[in-house]
Parts: sequence; C-alpha cells; structure tokens
Amino acid sequence: PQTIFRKDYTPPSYLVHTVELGFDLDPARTIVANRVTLSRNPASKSKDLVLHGEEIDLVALRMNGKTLAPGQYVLGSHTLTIPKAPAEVTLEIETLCAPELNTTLSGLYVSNGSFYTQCEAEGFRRITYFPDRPDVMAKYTVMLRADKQRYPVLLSNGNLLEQGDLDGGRHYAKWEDPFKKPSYLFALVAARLVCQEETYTLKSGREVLLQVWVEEGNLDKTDYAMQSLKNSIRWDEERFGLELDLDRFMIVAVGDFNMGAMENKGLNIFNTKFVLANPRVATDIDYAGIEAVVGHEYFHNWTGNRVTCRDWFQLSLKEGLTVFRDQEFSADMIGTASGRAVTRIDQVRTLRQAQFPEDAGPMAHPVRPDSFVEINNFYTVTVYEKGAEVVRMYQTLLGREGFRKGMDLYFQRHDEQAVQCDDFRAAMADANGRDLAQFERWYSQAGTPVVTASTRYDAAAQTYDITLSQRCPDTPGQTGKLPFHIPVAVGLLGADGKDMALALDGEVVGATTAVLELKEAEQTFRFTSVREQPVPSILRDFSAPVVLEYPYTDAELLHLFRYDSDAVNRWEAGQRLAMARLLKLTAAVAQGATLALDDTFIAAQRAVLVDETLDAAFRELALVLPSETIIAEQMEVVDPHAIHAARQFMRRTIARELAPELLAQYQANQTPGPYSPDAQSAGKRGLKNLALAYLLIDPGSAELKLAQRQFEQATNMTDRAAALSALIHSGEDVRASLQSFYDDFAGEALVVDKWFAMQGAAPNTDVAAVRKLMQHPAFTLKNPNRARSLLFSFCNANPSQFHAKDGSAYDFWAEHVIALDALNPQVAARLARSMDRWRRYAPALQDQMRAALERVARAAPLSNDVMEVVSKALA
Ligand code: BAL
Ligand code: ZN
Repeated sequence: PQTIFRKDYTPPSYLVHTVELGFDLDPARTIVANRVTLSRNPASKSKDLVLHGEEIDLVALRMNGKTLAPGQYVLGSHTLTIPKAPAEVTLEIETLCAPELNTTLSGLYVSNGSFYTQCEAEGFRRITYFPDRPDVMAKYTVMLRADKQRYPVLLSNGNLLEQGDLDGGRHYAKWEDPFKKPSYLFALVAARLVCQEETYTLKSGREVLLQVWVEEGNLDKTDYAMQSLKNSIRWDEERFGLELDLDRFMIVAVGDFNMGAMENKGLNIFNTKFVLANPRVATDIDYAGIEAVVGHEYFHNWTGNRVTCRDWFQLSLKEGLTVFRDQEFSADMIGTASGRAVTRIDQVRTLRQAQFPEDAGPMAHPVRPDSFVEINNFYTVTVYEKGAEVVRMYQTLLGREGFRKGMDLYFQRHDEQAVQCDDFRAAMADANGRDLAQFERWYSQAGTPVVTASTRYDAAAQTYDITLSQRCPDTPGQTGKLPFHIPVAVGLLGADGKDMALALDGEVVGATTAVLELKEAEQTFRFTSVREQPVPSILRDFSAPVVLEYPYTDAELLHLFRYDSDAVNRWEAGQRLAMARLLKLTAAVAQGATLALDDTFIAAQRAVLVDETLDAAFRELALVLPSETIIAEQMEVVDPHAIHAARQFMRRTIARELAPELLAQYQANQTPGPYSPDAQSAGKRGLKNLALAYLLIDPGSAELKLAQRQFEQATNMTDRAAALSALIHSGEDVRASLQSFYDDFAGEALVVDKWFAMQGAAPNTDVAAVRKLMQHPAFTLKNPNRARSLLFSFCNANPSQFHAKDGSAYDFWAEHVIALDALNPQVAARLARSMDRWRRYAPALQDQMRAALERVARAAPLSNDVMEVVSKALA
C-alpha cells in the first residue's frame, strides 16, 4: 500500500464549477449520469484531468459533446485520467454500480431495502468518477429516479426543486444545493421512511423546515433528536452568531452505518443510535449522546461545510473544532457550573481511556497527521478529542471573548474556502494580537506531553514558586520534541480549604485561578503575598491534554478531594488517591501478597458518597475507580489479570465497608414519576445505579432482590439496563433475566445491541461464551452496531478475558478481523486496533499477541485499512 504525505500536497489540476447528477436507482444496477463542468486551475502546472473512481463500471464518457475513444483517456484501477485536456471542459460520464453488493457502507449502499450514501472521506468516487478531494468545491443539482412504491421518499442536499411521477411506477425528485461543497458532503436517500417535521423560526425571523426521518414504527422515538436540533440551532446563533443558511434541514436515521453520523449539507445521515430514543429503549447516556451528536453534525454546517478542509491531513480543523463546539453546547445545555464540570470530567476520562493510549502506541500521530495509508484510519480520538483540547486551549489562553473574535475572523476570511489548521491558528492570533507561533506544535508533534511540577514555599518572603518543566516522549517517526505552549491553570488552597487570593510577581491576578503559560522546557512562576503554605491545585479544569506529575502527599490529595473549588481537580485528587492504591494492590496480587485497603481512603470515599452538597452526578464520578485500561497505562509491564483482581478487591472492600451508606443512597436517589433525561435526574440515576452495582458485588449478596425488583419494575431503560448489568456482574445465574430482557426487546435493534454488549463486557464472559453468543440468530457481522456490540465490547472492555492466558481470545480476534475485513474494512480496522498496546504485556502474552497480529498480516486479500493498522503495530 502507498503512503500519502502531507508535504506532497499539490493543488488540483482542474476546478469544478457545477455537477449535475442523475440517478436511476436499482439495488443491483444503479445508473449514474454525471455532467460536470470544469476549468483548468491556474494554480496547477498539470494539464492532466484526473478523476477518482472505485468499484464502478464506466459505460460512457463524453468530453465537450464528443465521445472519448479508449485511447483518449487512461482508466487505472482507481483513476480515470484525460491527458492534456482543454482549459474548459464539460464531461458527461455514465457509470454503473451495484448498491446491494456494497457491504463496506461507503459510497451508495442498501440498508434494510433502502438506499443511503456515505461519502466522507472518499466514498463519492464509489458513486461516480470525480476529483474526489475536499479542496474541489462545486454546486450540485441532483435528479433521483426510483420505484415509487419501494422508495417513496427521495432526498438529497439543499432544496427540493420539483418532484413527480414517471412511467412504470417510478417517480423522481430534483434537488439543488445553493452552496458550493466538496464531494464528501454529497448525500442521497431513497427509502420508505416517515418523518417528524416542524417549522422553526430563526432569530432573524426567517422560517426553516426541520425534519427527522426514520423507518415506520420509530416515530415515537424522534422527539429528543428534534428538540436537540432546535437547541443546537439556537445555541449556534447565540454563542457564535452563526445562522442556519438553508431553508430546510433534514436528519435521516439508518441502521447500517459505520460512523456515529455524517454532516452532509442539509441532509445529515445518522446512525439510528444517535437519533432514536424514548424512555423505554434509551438510557441517559443515549440521550446525552443524541444531544451531542445532533449538535455536532449541525455545528459542522459552519465548521466543516461552509469552511472546509484543504486536504484530509487537516481533518482536525473541522473535527477538533466541532467536537469542542458540541462539548460546549452540551455543557451550556446543563447550565450549572457543577454540570459543566461533570461534562468536563467525562471528557478527561475519554482522553485517558482512549487518546493517551493512542498517543503512546504504534498509531500515534499528530493532531494534523503528516502521512497516512488509509484516511479512514485517521478518524481517531487524537484528531477528534485531542483536537478539541487544542481548540479549548485557544479559549483558555484568549478567553471566551477572544476566542469568539478569532472565530469571527476565521469566517470572515475563509467562508466557502477549503483551508488548513494554520489558517485557524492565524485567525485566532490576528484577531487577538497574539503570537501563537509556538502553539503550532500542538498540531505537528504527536505524543502526550508530561508536565512535572515542583514547588517551594518561602514563609519569610511569603512567596510560593511553582517550577514547571515539560517533556514529550518519542513517537513513531518523531524524536526530540520541542517545548509546547501549555496553559497550566493553577489555584492555591489554604489550610481552611478556601482558594487564596492570587498575585503573580506582585501583580494581583483578580481571580482564584491563574493561567500560567509554560513555553520553555522549564519555567518558574512566583506567587507573592502567600501567607501560608498552600496546597496547589494544578491543571485546573484540565487546562491542557498533558500528564501532570507532582509529588502530592496523601494529606494534600485528601485536602483537595475535600475542598478544591475546581470540581475537575477535586475529582482528580480522588483518582490519584485510588490509582496509587490500585497500583500497589496490583503489585501485591502479582506477588501473592495479602491485600489491604486503608481506612483513610475508605473514609474519603464515604465522605463524598454522603455529601449532599455535591451533585449526585459528581459523586458518582468521584466514586468510579480508574478503569482497568487506565490502570494498565500506568504500568511498565501490564498484567491484566492482576489489575482486574486488584480493582475487584478494592470495589469489594468499598462495597463491604460502605454497605449502609450505599443502600441509603440507593434509596435516596430514586427518581419517581415520569422519566426525564435532564442532568439532575440522570445524575441521581447514575449514583443510585452505581450503589446498586456495589451492593451486588459480593457473591450471594443480600441485595440481589433489589436488583431483581428494579429490573422487573423499571419504567425506563437506564434503570432496567443498570439492574441487568448489576445482575450479570453479580456472578449469579441470570439466564432467566437475560432471556426475558431479550424477549421484551427483540424488536428494538439498539436494545439488542445493549444486550450483546453487556454480556461481551462481563468479566465472566470468556471467549467460548462469546462464540456461543455469535450463534444467536440476532447476531450478524454485517451490521456495524451489532458487530461492535459484541466483538468490540469483548476485545476492548473485557481485558481480563481478552487476555486469557492461553491466547484463545487473540485467535478469536484475528479470525474476526479477517472475517470483518472481507465485509467492511473500516470496521475491521477499528477492531484491529485492539492490539495496539501489545508490546506492553508480559512476554508470554506478547508472543501470542504478536502471532495473532502476524496471522492477520499474512491474510490475503487484506484491505489497506487493516494492513496499515497491523503493520504499524508490528513495526
Ligand atoms: N465527519 C464524519 C462524522 C463526524 O465527525 O461528524
Ligand atoms: Zn465531525
């Protein structure tokens, strides 16, 4: 496979003005007629007109009205080139494709008998020949023709121009998108669907039509998506002054989808998981996911669509920014400071669970990668979540107003352009008169920086010095990293637990948190007028995506855990207390030593659990121990079995010691009455269900009946699923409960996914049990949600079984990466990533993991997607 480098970018040889597409839709044989006008690009030296194409058959090709003979063009395996084409060109291209055979879910495909498209990143070339790159932006008109009975709804981007009947029971619809767009934002849907629709009035007074399209039978699950869409529209007007630019905005839900959703202009196509919800089938987490993803795709309309990426290396330009926007949207929807902190803690957990490991593994790449083999492999937590952290740091450095000024300038400069991450950085710098040159390293250097802090209090001088130093580990292809520009937010707590007033070098800060700007390898910052030895709260609100090293004593951590006004660092202190103990316990398990947990830690957990001044949601987060994956990342040599045993021991001890308090919280945090997904109610359910899980940890727990009752009487999926999960984890025989859950929800695909996922992630589910579950009639590898529900939950969320000592789960992994690759390379490559960290395991496991990787690498044929992942892992 060929590696593509960012440095090799060249402008397109031709620019496209207009695209007229005609589709005669048929599952086995769809005819695509494409009439496209182009001009030679003055910025390019080449006169060769290069079009991309994959898995399509060329039927006819005319240039400026004349059919081209085979000698006048070159048809490669993935390109169609017309050498030395004229300066102005009109091409008429007719191709054939077979959507029903397309299991990759990229391009035009069939899901449950209907047609859908997915064109990002390079799916449009599977529909027609085209310069399929994001810096080619054009205006599209689309004519859809299909059987009226089977496909009564015909949708594409933009505005509906006309529709009507045709002979032979067929009908048509003609759509026009008034805005220039890159081909990856093209979409069509031809399906049997129904919609919830509403007219919505924008702040300007203009009326727009909003629609949420779903399959029949799901109209009772569209309210929350519609509400989230309206909230998103309002929020973008208020926070960023950005208005919906179309008269109509459509969301379509489809059951077979590789991603969460896709921001096609005016026609967002969504995985059903991020649209469908009612209390019976969706959990609090599902509701929050719908709000976030509906927001995310809507916000792309400006950050991604109106201003797009020059090339795919710039993916984070739109994704990091849009994730940041959806994070801020979700936080603002909760509205309270404590609710905001809860969302922030959740983001920190995701980074540590998934992005830090990526940054430390074989697929490590900068937020703006320098090279790739397969772009689909770079829709990563680094590009998305670390990218969002990078955007957040602008706001931390420039303030909210400064950030808004930068956004305004970005749109002023670049509307309807395809630009680079550097253009965004320049807008932020120029709008604020700031030098952000060094900030560029956040885009160019991979790896998680480590910031080490040391402090010195001088009682006589009343000064408190914080020395910060930074380093960043080598990553594949990158050594000798240069210092980053890191905002480190710091507060100082007095012995009374209160924030001290801050002065830096004699200058009053005017807030109880100071943002220190670390730009050198090492810098010392001096706080003055410090009347007593403080406890430092460093990296408040997780002000930068770094690892912070500071030799906190237990006493200091307990102080922060009790008092820190910054909820993120308050939570963080609890995580540090837990992590230190978990690492000691893990070592003790490995050595066969006696395990013990100190009373101080238990008391701190108790104090948080019963502190009614704290939101239930925060208490829940504070009580959830670092995950097995996060613990593993702290170890030189990972022993997944010892980690599991240590964590289980800690959970059991907490459960035993705090049993009365847990039971009291279980009872105090009931949410009677009709279900509402609001943050406060969800927080209560979260704490209640955490308590329930703890209460059932011990085999033969007396509280089994509580879970049983909750399972049977629950009025919402959050409580029902939590009860079932607690029962599964109790180790009791829960076959009857599993069966009744399945029977109740067999017709709800997203709930069946939960059913598989819960079992896949349960520590008593071994590989044999997973194989057996795969025999279930509801299981299929073809549907990505279903494949993920069982295989990914087992391979990624069940480490003690995935790393079974006999290596049987690694064989299982290899077998299914290969099987999935034959169907859907994008999904297969995601599963392939489960082995990323194989070199960190003990030699006996490592050898077996390497063998499994080699088995996949040898398999033929193998997609570029999977080949890139496994070859980088083995390199
Ligand atoms: N652009 C791919 C899906 C998303 O990030 O919205
Ligand atoms: Zn996105």
